[in-house]
Amino acid sequence: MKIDIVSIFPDYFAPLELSLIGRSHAAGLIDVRLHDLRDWTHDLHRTVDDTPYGGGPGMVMRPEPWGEALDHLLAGMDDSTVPGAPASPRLIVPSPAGVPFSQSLAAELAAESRLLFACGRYEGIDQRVLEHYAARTRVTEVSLGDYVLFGGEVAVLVMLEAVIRLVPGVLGNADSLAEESHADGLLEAPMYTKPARWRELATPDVLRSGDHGRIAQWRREQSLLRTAQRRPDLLARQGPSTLTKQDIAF
Ligand code: 6GU
Repeated sequence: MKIDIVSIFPDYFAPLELSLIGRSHAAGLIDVRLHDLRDWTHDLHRTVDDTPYGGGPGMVMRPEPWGEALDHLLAGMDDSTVPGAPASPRLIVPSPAGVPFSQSLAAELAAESRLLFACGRYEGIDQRVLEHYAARTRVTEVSLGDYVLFGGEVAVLVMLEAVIRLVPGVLGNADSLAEESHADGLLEAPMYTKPARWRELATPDVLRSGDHGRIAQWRREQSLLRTAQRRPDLLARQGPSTLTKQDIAF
């Protein structure tokens, strides 16, 4: 998967070299390229922002550097009419006004061959940039949640952590993906390891029973219980077909 990131703070992405992301990078599964938006400015001060039309606080990112940057990164990659040609990259724009990021969107992005992230700062990017590229490639504005960050950089780090671990071959154990929180729309059951007693606290006996059927049933119940207590919104979203008779009885 090829990933391009445009930002005025490419240094924010240094952590990508660490840990799993760094290793998948090294293994050739992921190719991340960072780009400084200011490289597409032409004035002495490398200006990327200006005051908003209509007034108000803050600054808005000017469309010209974004146009040059995105034209450059999309060049030659946009012909989905040619059989076998690479698909047009998916352009992701982090924004508090975007669609909510989720495990299912992460899975969707993990199946793309090219992702292009455009990190806005200040009060955002001139809306015409989004409009212009929406006619040329698949553009999605994505929000992490209902709060405001200074800019999209940290949001992109978060999204990449969620996406890259779903790319086939990145995680050693594919089973852990199937069982983790949110994979089935529920929160995961609590986990325990050795020692069996720690500071007077015991681990649940069932987990050391060796009875895989009972263990699976206990985990399912804990998962339902936790979800009902902490995230009733998730439980309400479960279709009737995903809850078993046993779940409902519980
Ligand atoms: Cl993706 N960007 C910014 N700037 N703020 C956010 C966000 C994204 N998600 C939540 N708040």
